[in-house]
Amino acid sequence: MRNLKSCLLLFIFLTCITNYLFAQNPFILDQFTADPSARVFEGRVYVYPSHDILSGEGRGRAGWFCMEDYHVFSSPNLVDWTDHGVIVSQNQVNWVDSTSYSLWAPDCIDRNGKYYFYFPAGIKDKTHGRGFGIGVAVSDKPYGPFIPEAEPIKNVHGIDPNLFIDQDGQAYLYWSMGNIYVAKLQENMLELASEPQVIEGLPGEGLKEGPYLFERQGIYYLTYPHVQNKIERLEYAIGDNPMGPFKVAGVIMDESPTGCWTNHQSIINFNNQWYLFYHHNDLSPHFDKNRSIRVDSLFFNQDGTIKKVIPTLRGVGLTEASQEIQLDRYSLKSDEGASVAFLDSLKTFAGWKTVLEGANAWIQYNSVNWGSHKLKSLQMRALSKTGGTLQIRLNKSDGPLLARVDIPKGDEWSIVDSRVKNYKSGIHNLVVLLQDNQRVEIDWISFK
Ligand code: FUB
Repeated sequence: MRNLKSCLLLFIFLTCITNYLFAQNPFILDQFTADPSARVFEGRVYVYPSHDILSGEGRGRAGWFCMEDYHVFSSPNLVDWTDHGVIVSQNQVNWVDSTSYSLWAPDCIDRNGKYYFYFPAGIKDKTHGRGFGIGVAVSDKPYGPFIPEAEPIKNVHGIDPNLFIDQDGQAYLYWSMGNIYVAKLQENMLELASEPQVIEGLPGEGLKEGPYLFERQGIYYLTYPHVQNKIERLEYAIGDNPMGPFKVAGVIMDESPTGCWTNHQSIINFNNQWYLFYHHNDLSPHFDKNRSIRVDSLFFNQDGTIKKVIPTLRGVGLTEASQEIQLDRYSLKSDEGASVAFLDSLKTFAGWKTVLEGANAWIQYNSVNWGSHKLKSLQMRALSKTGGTLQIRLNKSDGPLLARVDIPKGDEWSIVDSRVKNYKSGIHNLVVLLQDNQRVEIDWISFK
């Protein structure tokens, strides 16, 4: 019995507490994630995303969003992420229609030492209304366990809940259903304290959803995905009251260049830097209802307007030189001869590889930390049907040469070792350049 209990505890530990050492985009690589609501609680960043899964027989609707539960992820540094496992599942909530697989974009907020997790879902008992309701689950900790309330919030019909507590202690609930709505919340965070009202001043045409409100230097920023053209882009409006009216102020992120129909944002300040969390269908390029969450830095202009964020693969944070550095999450690459592909296009969760083809093709990965330890050798997982020599350089494609690596001719991936001749401590950009007119594929590089 005791052994069984220990095995069970070990199983829960191994399945729930996993570190993913990726600072790059997307930053969760073992499952689909979307609609990231990021929050800073107790000095850590917590992200509450939707959890996309594939529909199947008896599971959701083919070709549509399919979600049956929520995980929460946290990180002390935006680089090392912990998956705390499932916090709410559709089968566990009384009022949710568990055939609807409709646990869409959630949010979470803390008040008086409790954590309130808000989530939309299809309502089971149509006497409560049709379509989507918004429910709350409450916990003493940001990672759960969360106990769902028995009923959805009264008088709220819609999706994409977002919470804001102003400096005077008044809490607001935002949500969407074609338009964006707001209502005050009572102190208990479970009931409305005012009638829902449509937010004024937002674009009249085109779908708006996914509200996320934050305050900076007395300005209230209401951010939202909006279909101005064909698909969603991230926009924002500003005002001097959390209930509006607002004035449209600009675009935070343009439409996806590859056509992912949705985007969904949250914005936090963590250790004096602003960050935009959003999503893209990186791990499912042919089906945009299976998405993955990303993070990039966000900056303000002097006048308080937001600088447009250009999405990156590199993401944020430092990568330790001793980690397996995924060059395919690059910062820059040569105009010709450098590309990225899935390692196995049928198993996208295995990640990507870098392909260098032709003399002087190169790829650059920024912000690698060599620290102060002498890392005298490197390892690279690579494959080359032609054989080829790579130059490892610092900072730029003609920067100091760190090492040369000869990749042997072969049909299989191999781990190749090489000596680092020109050690430099500190933080540098890493460049890998193909010396000859050959073709080399690289999975990762790591320094020892
Ligand atoms: O994830 C399902 C829906 O797609 C969200 O609720 C919307 O914001 C959009 O991202």
